[in-house]
Amino acid sequence: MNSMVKRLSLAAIGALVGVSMVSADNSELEKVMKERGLTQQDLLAAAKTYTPSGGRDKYIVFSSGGQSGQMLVYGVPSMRILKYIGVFTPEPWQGWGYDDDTKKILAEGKIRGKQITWGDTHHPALSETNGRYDGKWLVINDKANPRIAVIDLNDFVTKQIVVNPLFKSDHGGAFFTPNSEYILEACQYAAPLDNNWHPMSEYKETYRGGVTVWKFDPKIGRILPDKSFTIEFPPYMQDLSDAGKEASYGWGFTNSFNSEMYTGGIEKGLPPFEAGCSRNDTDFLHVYNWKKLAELAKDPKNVKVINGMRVVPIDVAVKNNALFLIPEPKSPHGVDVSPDGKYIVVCGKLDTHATVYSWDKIQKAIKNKDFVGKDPYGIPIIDMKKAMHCQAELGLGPLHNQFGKHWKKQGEIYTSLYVDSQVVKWNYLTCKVEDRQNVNYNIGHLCGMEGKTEDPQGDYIIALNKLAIDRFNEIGPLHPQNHQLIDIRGKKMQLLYDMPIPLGEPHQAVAIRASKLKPEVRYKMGTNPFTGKPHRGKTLAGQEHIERKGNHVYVYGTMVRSHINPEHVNVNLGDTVTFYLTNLERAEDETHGFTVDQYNVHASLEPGKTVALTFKADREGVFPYYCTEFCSALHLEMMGYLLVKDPNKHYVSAKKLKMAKMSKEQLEKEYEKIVATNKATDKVIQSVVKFLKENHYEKYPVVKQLVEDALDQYSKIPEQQKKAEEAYKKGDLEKAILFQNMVWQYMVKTADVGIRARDLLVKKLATPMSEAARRGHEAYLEGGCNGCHVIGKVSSGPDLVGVLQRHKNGEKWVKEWILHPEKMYNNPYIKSMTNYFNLRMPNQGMTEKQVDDIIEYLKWIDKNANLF
Ligand code: CUK
Ligand code: CUA
Repeated sequence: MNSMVKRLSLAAIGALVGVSMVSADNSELEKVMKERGLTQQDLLAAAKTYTPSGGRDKYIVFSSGGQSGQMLVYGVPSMRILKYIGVFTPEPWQGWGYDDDTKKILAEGKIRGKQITWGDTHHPALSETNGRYDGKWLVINDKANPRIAVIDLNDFVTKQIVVNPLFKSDHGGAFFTPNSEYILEACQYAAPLDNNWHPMSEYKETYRGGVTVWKFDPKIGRILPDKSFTIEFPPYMQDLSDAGKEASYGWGFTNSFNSEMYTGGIEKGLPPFEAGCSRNDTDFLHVYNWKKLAELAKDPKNVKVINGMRVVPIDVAVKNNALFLIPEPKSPHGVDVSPDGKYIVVCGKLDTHATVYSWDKIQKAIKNKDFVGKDPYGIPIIDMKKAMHCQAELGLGPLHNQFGKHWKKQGEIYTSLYVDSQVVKWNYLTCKVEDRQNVNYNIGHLCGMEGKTEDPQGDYIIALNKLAIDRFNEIGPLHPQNHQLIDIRGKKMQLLYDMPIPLGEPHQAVAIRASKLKPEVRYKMGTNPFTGKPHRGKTLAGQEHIERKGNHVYVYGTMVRSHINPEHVNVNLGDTVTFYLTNLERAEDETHGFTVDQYNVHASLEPGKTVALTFKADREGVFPYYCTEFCSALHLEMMGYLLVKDPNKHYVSAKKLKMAKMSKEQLEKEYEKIVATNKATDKVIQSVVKFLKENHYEKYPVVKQLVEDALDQYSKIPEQQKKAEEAYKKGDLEKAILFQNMVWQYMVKTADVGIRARDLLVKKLATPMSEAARRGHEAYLEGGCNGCHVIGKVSSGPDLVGVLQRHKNGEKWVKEWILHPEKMYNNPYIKSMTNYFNLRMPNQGMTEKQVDDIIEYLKWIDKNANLF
């Protein structure tokens, strides 16, 4: 345990976690600590990560979802998971892969015509401007099926998938260059670049690695395959990559782990890959000038086109001084360029060292031709000793690096040790180790806060551990992954939090300051998020209709709390059906979902979005469709029917059931009742509106937005009212009642949002509550006082505004009254009140302290009496 923390007094810890040091609370804190076996250091960690309801995180992490083929998003330091993003794999909640437009994106990931519905995601990367995260785009690779996906951070939705036409697997991607000009994607397992059969015996001749340099347009956030190219590499099994920056801008670095070019064959009695690939003491770091190669690739003379992609052959790259190799210790894994681009740090899985190369020295060696020779493919090999800055002895199995805030002067860097299960803090300028933190267990990547950019933020490191073993409750043989949050703000690292991740194996994660993300909360009405333009199926209120073209039925529908329009869709067996649906909501977070039972379609409709769902009505019958998000009190009613009829079948109609009908008088009565209810409800609405207007709601954007939504709902009433009255005039009372009910529905929705707006406005306008008043308010609610008392209004009990002024020695009087009401039942004033309300104040068994707090709350009410 950290000795500094050990010495902290309990009072100091209490103050730290915000518990006031009155003895009662202190003993409660002690009790909780004892019951849960918590140390003082645990409390400190809790205080550093606990985020009260409504609190926000400083950083947002985008983590690879590993074999789930998705991504996940969580906050730091709270470690609360905020979202899964469907990427290479269908994700039903978001409708990802279950509606037409998302199916189309997934289909972009088809390889040689085959749809692949999973992915092995490894390396997410955030787009950069001047080497710093700009919060606009996110990309990630799929190792198993070499593909890159682009996610739009305006709505956190995948917008593009591109397939690498040459590689059969990839790993060293995705890495942005400092201005997001390109994305580097290096091959992993060498294979023929064409799609033909080549025997293993011709490995050296016909198998190749490489790095694809994908052109990226940061304005539109799309990869441009036609402007992309690949640099051919020897079949060395390329691994991780990084783009140079500042001093080394324009260059790329990719390492490899099979310079032996071993081809395995365990089944033939040969040593397995693992032995053959680790025979040499060194492998090769590939150093290449992507900037120069991009220029060269523009000339058809310099490239050969394979599977539609331009490939710069090794000899062309070498001839133009754009490709070199540097030996690096045995079976390297991570390669990371320092924030100023002056150093390149390489870690080897089978070497206890991290090797720091100096970019200055590499350039000098290139200039002076300090080569120790050439590899079999003619690539010059730079003398390792001449390129090296220093080596740090770190421990067993160093894998990946992240830079800390004090990188410049103190060379602050963190490295994961897979075998030792540690994070090591060291100095890459001096190669001295400074601190170690055990993690649980077998860490792969580690994630610093913007820790690979030109502007590392420090604060935290997250250890992405492969094994959890004993860290969590047992849930069967498959354990969750374990992400551990480590505080690096002090001299010593402190482990703060374990987060189990029940999803794939997240290899790498990237963290960005939350303040840099500015996503939308709604789409422009009728938008197709994948084009950013109005959807071909965009339908506004009143435009709903069904259209038949041959045997294709198009439903132009809308969704809004709490109905789907249309509610009946009749088609013939064998028809193709397309549902176009637009969510007409403008309110934040009013998402609807849509499915047709048994047809394997689903869509998520965030406010303003239009979706399309196409399927063949290949089964006869009646299929309910409904909204799949609990969007309002009448969500269950948000439904309709698809009726699929076989046109070649003869149907016998059922006998009509005889049911009792309501008399005209009964209907009249019901009609009057609902009209009266509507009037009363409208009164409530008007009083809320008056309050909002008088208190200038428009000055508070969040309140204003709610009011706009409420008025939107309210504006639908006249039309329904008119329909009700017309039906009434025609004597169709049934219909008139239903339309009056619809009026009531809109009123309820208006009131619902309106009251939320009012409460928010009150909070904004009121003087802040003292801690005691806040406790008093809680005691008031927990005691059920609000069952009879409504602040600002006489209801089942008297209004409590001004109650402290109503009696002499008001505070004392009220306190006595709450503590012992029965003692005052015979008091004439109380008697008259009891008679009036026909209710007696019960003894709620409150403590004196609670009552004192309630009195503080009542004082706060009086101070803000104008708001009630
Ligand atoms: S990799 Cu998995 S621990 Cu794919 Cu970056 Cu190193
Ligand atoms: Cu819309 Cu439930």
